[in-house]
Amino acid sequence: MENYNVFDCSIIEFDRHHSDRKGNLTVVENGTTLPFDVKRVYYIYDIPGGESRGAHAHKELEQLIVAASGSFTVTLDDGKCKRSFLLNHPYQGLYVKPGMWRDLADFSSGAVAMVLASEVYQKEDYIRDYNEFLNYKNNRI
Ligand code: T46
Repeated sequence: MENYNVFDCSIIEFDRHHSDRKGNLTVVENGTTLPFDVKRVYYIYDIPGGESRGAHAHKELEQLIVAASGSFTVTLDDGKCKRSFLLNHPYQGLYVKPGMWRDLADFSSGAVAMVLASEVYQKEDYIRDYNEFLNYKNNRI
């Protein structure tokens, strides 16, 4: 697995199928609109004001994080550089490469974070200690 940095992560903008009268529809499809195939979808919601989520990294997992409703900020950290992304449109998603420490914060009231993941849930793929994360990144150079 390559040692990615925060500049390998970016916002992907999806098409909007727009109808003046009936609203919008956005499609995310394996093999066309995403750089990975989706094996799992989960969503985070009912986040109390001032709370944050994340505070961990993944060794192999690729993800797309979408503000399905409301807004929040995702800060990615590759051990050397940090980048923050405001997610506030359901037709955009943040593509997160493996090996990124992530923090999700500043959730608006009613925000829903929908996450599309390249793998099923695997506890062993998580690094939840920041010093361990830094060692992991430094040993990959
Ligand atoms: C990530 C951010 C954006 C499961 O049982 N299955 C799952 O697929 C997931 C994602 C979680 N869980 C359990 C594990 C914990 O007992 O749900 C509980 C909360 O998980 P966690 O503390 O990891 O939640 P977040 O919001 O801090 O992190 C999650 C994802 O775990 C993580 O991959 O990138 O959302």
